[in-house]
Amino acid sequence: MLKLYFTPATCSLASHIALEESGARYEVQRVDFSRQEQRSPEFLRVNPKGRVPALVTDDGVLTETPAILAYIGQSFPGSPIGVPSDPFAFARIQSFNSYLCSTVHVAHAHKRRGSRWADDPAAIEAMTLKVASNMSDCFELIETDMFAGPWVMGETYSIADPYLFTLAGWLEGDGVDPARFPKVLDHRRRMAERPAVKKVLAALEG
Ligand SMILES: N[C@@H](CCC(=O)N[C@@H](CS)C(=O)NCC(=O)O)C(=O)O
Repeated sequence: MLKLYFTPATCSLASHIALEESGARYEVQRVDFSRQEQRSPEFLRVNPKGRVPALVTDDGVLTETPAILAYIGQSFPGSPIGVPSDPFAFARIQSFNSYLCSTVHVAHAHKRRGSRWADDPAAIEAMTLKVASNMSDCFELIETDMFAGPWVMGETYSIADPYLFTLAGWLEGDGVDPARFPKVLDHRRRMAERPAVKKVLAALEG
């Protein structure tokens, strides 16, 4: 059975929702950041990067959200989260998810994880102050150029949707008013109404 290592309020939410949408049998294991469990020897044996998400499969452990989402999508082709067989259509989804992973998530991480990039407290403070404008720029691009609507890629729901939902949920905490991005905000509202999303969020709160 698939096993997802997750932490509430992190990017692992995207993989969690995708698993629920897929109809897969899976179990979850919480990694408690307040106890630094992501750096524990037990967890580092699962993911030496010390990060969530990590998905344990019969073939080994997968890390990196775009890879996990693509794996779930390819493993459950008939589900709402199944990925298209057309190479170009699939690459467009990967392009969107890669942007979220390599640019948007990294822009966000400068708020709490500045020590990854600098030791000087003034430099860390300067990076923190830049987060709101960087996240605004990213979501401006998503809103005006990248988001097709009604779902991220257009008419068909895809593995890009839970990922956008997850990162859009960080806007307020990053000092950005989501009302500036009506399409993204409406997407967030519609995502929150999906049974799979409701189920995962209820489980995380419980
Ligand atoms: N590129 C990775 C990023 C994973 C990542 O940075 N996860 C964060 C939570 S959103 C984490 O585990 N942070 C723990 C830490 O930095 O100690 C992905 O997309 O899966």
